[in-house]
Amino acid sequence: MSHNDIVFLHAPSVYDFRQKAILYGPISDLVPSTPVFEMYPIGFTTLTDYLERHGLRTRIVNLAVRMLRDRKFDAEKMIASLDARAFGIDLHWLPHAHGAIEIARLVKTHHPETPIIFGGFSSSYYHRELIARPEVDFVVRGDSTEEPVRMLLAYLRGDRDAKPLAEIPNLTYRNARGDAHANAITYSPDSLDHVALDYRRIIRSVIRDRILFDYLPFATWLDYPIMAGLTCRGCTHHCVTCGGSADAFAQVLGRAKPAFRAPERVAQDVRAMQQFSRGPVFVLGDLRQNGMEYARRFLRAVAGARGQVIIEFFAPASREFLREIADALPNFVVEVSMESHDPNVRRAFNKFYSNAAMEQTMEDALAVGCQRLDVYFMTGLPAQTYASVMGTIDYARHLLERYGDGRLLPFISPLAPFVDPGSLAFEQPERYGYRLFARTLEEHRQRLVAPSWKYVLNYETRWMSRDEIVAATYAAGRRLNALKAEHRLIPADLAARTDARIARAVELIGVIDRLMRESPALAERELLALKPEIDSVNESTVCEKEELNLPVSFNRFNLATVARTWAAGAMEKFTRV
Ligand code: B12
Ligand code: SF4
Repeated sequence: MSHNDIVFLHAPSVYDFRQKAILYGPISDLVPSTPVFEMYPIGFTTLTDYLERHGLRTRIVNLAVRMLRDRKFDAEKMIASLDARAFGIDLHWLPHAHGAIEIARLVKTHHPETPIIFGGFSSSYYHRELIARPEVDFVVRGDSTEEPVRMLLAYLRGDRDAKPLAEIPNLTYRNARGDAHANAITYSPDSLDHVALDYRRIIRSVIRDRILFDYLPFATWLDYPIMAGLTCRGCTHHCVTCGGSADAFAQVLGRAKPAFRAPERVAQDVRAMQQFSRGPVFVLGDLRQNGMEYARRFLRAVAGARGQVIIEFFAPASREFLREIADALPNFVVEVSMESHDPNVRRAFNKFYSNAAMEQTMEDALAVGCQRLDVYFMTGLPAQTYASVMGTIDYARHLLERYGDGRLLPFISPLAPFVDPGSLAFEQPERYGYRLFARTLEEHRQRLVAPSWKYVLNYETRWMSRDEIVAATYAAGRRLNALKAEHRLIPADLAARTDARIARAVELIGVIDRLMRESPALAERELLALKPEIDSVNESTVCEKEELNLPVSFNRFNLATVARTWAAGAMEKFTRV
C-alpha cells in the first residue's frame, strides 16, 4: 500500500537549469522567486489542506527549491525514492512548460504504473496537448480543483462510493481505448469558504515528514517569510496580457464571475499567519472587487492586527477608504501597478484611470501613514514605444520629487517571458498589436531553452521589436537604479553593483546575438564556457531582490506558536487513532 495518496511536485522552470547556460534576464526580478520560478502555487496549500481534511495523506516536494539550494541534489534519485498512489504536477505558470514535462517523464520512468495528474492555469489551457503526451494521465482543469482531485483519488483508490471518470467534473483523461475525453468544467464554486490557506497544516506536515526544505514556498522564504491571504479566485478586470483576467477565467477556467472568500475568514487567515510568522502578509486581490461593504467587513474583522499587511489597489482609492485601512492596520503597505506613466498606454492595456487620480491616492496613502508605497511599471505593453518607456522613468523622477520621503518605491520590469495564454492579447494578437512567436505548449517548451530571454519571449509588439523591448528594459532599469541612488532609496554601493550587472547583461546579450548569428548550433557549447558569468547576472538584474522586501524583525517566527501547532497536530492524530 502506498504511504501517500498523492505527492505534489513543483518543477523548476527549465529542468536542467544547473547544466544549461541561459541568460534568463529580469523575468523574475519583481517576484520572490529566482528565474527558475521555484515558488509553487498557493493551490498546493489549499489542495493538501482539503484532501487531508477528507482523510487523504498528501505530501509536497518542491523539487525546484531543493535543486536550487543544493547543487548536488539529485532530483531523479529523489523522484525514484518517492512512494505515492498518484503524483500531482503543477503546470500553472507557462514558464514551467519545460520543467514540469521533464519531471513527469522522470516520474513515468521510475513509477510507470502510478498515475500522473496535471493541474493549474496553463494545464487547463493546454489540456488537450497534455493528455496526448505519454507522461500525462489526467488533467484537472479550472481554478478550484480540490473536490475534483478528491473524487479522482477516490476513483484511483477504488473507494466504494467513487464516481466513474466520466462523472468527475473538470477532468480530462484517456479512456481504456486511449481516446481523450474532456469532461466539462462544471465544478466552479461561487464562494471560497470551503478552502483554507491553513499554513498550520503545512507546519504539521513539515514536522510529520521531517523535511522542511520540501515544503518551502521559495528558496529564501526562511529569511523573508512573506505569506498570502486569498480574497478571491477570478478577477473583475480585463488587463490585455493577463491570463488571470475576467476574460481568461471565462474562456479557460469556466468561471463567469469571481468567487470570494468571506472577508471575516480572510481576516482570520491573516491573524493566524501573524501568530506564527513576523513576515508580511500580502492580501491578494483588490479588496473592493466585491464592493465596499466587503472591504469594510474585512477591515472591521482584521482591525488591530499588528504585523505588516500589504494591500493592493487595481485602481485609485478614496482618502476615506485609505483612512479606514490605516485605522484598522497600523502597519499597512500599499502596492499599485500603474504599468505606464502614459494614460494612452494604460488605456490600450484596458486600465482607464488618470495619473491625477492615482497620484491623489498616493498622496493620501502616504498622508494617512502607509509604511511603504510600491509603484510598479512594465515594458512590453500595447502602444508603448522605447521613448515612452524612458518617459516612464522621467515620471518616476517626478513621483520621487513630489512624494519622495523614502516610502515611495518605483519598480520596472518586462512583461516576460510570455504573454499569458488565454489573455486577450494571446487570443487576438492583431487586435491588440501583438505578434506571437509561439502558440502551442510544445513551442513554448522549446523556447524556454533558448540562450537568452530575448529568444525566449513569445511576443513582440507593433511598437517595439524584441530587441527594443530588451534594450528599453535594461536602459530603464539602469536609469531607475541611478534615480533610486540619487534619492537615497538604495545605498550607493548597491546601486553601483546593480549598474555593473545590467551593463554586463547587456554585453552578454550582444555576445549571445553574435553567436546565434554565426552558428546557432555551436552557440550552446560556446555559451557553456560563459555559464558562471551568465549565472552571476541572472538574478536580480534590474534591481536587488532585497529592494522588494519589507524590513522583518530578527526573530522571524514565533517558535512557541509553531510548537503549539505541532502539539495540536500530534493530539489530533492521537485522538484519530
Ligand atoms: C497571486 C499571484 C502570484 C503570486 C504567487 C502566488 C502563488 N504562489 O501561487 C506572485 C506575485 C508571486 C506571482 C508570480 C508569478 N506569476 Co502570478 N498570479 C497571481 C494571481 C494574481 C492570483 C493567483 C491566485 O490567487 N490563485 C488562487 C489559488 C488558490 O489557486 P491556484 O494557486 O491557482 O491553484 C488552483 C488551481 O490553479 C489548480 N492547480 C494549481 N496547481 C495545480 C497542480 C495540480 C496537480 C492540480 C491538480 C491542480 C492545480 O488547483 C488549485 C486549487 O484549486 C494570478 C492572476 C489571477 N487573477 O488569478 C497571477 C498569475 C497566476 N500569475 C501569472 C504569472 C505569469 C506569474 C509569473 C510567471 C510572473 C513573472 N514573470 O514573474 C510569476 C511566477 C512565480 C513563480 N512560480 O515563481 C499568470 C499565469 C499565466 C500563465 N498561464 O502562465 C497569472 C494568471 C496572471 C499574471 N500574469 O499575473 N503570481
Ligand atoms: S493583471 Fe489585471 S486582470 Fe490580471 S489579475 Fe491583475 S487586475 Fe486582474
